[in-house]
Amino acid sequence: MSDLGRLEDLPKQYVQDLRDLNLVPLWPSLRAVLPPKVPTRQTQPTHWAYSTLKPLLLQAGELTPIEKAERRVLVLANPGHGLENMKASPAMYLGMQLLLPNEWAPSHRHTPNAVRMIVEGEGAYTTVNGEKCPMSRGDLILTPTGLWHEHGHDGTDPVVWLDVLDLPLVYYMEASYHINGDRQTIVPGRGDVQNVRAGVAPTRMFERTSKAYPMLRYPWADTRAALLALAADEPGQECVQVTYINPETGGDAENILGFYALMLRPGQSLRLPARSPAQVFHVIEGQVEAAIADKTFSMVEADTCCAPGYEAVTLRNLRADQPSFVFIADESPLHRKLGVYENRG
Ligand code: GTQ
Repeated sequence: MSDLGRLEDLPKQYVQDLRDLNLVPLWPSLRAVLPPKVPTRQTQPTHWAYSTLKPLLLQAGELTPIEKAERRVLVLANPGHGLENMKASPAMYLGMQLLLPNEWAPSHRHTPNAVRMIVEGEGAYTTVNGEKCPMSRGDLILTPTGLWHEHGHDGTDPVVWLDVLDLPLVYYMEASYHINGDRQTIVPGRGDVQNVRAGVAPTRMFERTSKAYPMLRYPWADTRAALLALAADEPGQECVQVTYINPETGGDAENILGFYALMLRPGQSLRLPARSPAQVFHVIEGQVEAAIADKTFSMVEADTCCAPGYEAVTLRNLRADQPSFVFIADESPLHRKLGVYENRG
């Protein structure tokens, strides 16, 4: 393969003539945008320890009243993308949000899709299009594109959750904006109560419209029980993992990012194949070592890390006598929809 011509090889005046007409020669940049065999990835394996982050988040609670923040969040930014770009990966944004007792994060809706994984504290809730979703540790709450959401807190201790948004992608598409709204009126009907799995879903015969997102809250108690049941029923199965789905369609819970809960058996080491989408790992329970490219992170409860696409990841349960549980977010739905999804084994 011959080396391609460089920009410096061209007469300066020629390059300037092109520029004046908003033209650029391809060949000096061709290898950069189409590198051989493996994409260039800015996403660096990065670990955010909750123990180091939490005091700074609580400090934000003292420094900035909720009225001055709207959402009191420390963003988990990947240095490979430039911290100011607030990306964990090309399509994923991560934030740790703090809500103190009696605080109120007012209602808004926006084009990016969001989910929240509750890290710590009881008594807070998110209202999504009128449905009040209580927040308990390990619960997953969806706020899909366009749905109104606000956060309140009737408890006595700080509540912290992990926000996962497809904001970087939607922003890149020049499609990111928000609208502020009035405080929502709570309406009856809870998706997590109506959609009790067991292989059945509510029949929609008489309703004019069924909600696009029938399930907004995925209680951890149920997800954990599903994983334990799966592990017990399939003792030989290596990857004990469930996907958070839309119970009405059976498809992914949201359109762009995918969400999963993984159980590692006591002492288990699990190699996840090299696939094209970037991934985020968050320890719900236990202790997990994550080996990603040339980095190895030792993670405890509430820690979070990310991995670039096209890298195998090995997760090891550091507890020999108990399972560990990991929440995973990835860019698979996006890659599949775009037709660029790959599993390289
Ligand atoms: O809770 O609505 O981390 O709108 C970033 C943007 C959280 C939220 C974030 C948001 C929210």
